[in-house]
Amino acid sequence: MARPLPPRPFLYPIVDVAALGERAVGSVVAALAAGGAKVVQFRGKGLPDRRFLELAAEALSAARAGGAALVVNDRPDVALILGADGVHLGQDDLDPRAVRTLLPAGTLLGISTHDLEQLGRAAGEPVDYVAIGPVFPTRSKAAPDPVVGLATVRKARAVAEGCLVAIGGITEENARSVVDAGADGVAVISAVLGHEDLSAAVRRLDVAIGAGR
Ligand code: TZP
Ligand code: MG
Repeated sequence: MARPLPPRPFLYPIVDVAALGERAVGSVVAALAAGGAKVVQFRGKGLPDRRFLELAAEALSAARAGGAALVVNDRPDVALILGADGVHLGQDDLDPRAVRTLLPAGTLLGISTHDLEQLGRAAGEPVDYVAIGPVFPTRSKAAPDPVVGLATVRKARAVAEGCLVAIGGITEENARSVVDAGADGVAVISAVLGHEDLSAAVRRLDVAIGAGR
């Protein structure tokens, strides 16, 4: 049975293969889970399919061992093959309504949006969360959409009845402002993977957002 999303506010670390350096994906996911991450996304842009599957499988077994949910970015097929806990789709990926028909009941489905029009549309789809961003400037995404800022997160909160995830340039310093603007989930790449001690980075971000209180 797939794992549900954690209660708000929650940290949502993204394990981007491009940001791993010399670190193995399984050890990274294990360290994030050990730090308290309850949901982790696997992101592997540009990998050959077989390599994507192999690394996503490593991420999933580490997540399982650590008690975290594993969401696969871009690839519903890989999530299905592995029995992962969720799928994350972008605006140019498969339609969430179509993907939902494939997924076992209880599988998490999330979608990225980059403005309020996309967010309004996504909020009407059969998804478990809608992400908005980049909230702040980011260096972790190739050709990012324009920065939306905290004001858009506030407006998004008013539009999205379900779970709202904020992403893009979120750090220990600004994470609280994103939750105060109404985000339920805080998705980060560099704020965790940019540190050597991944578990400590997760714990600091959890404190910053007020998770578990
Ligand atoms: N989508 C919007 S911004 C972003 C993605 C995948 C990158 C987030 O990375 P960081 O390092 O937390 O800014
Ligand atoms: Mg995508």
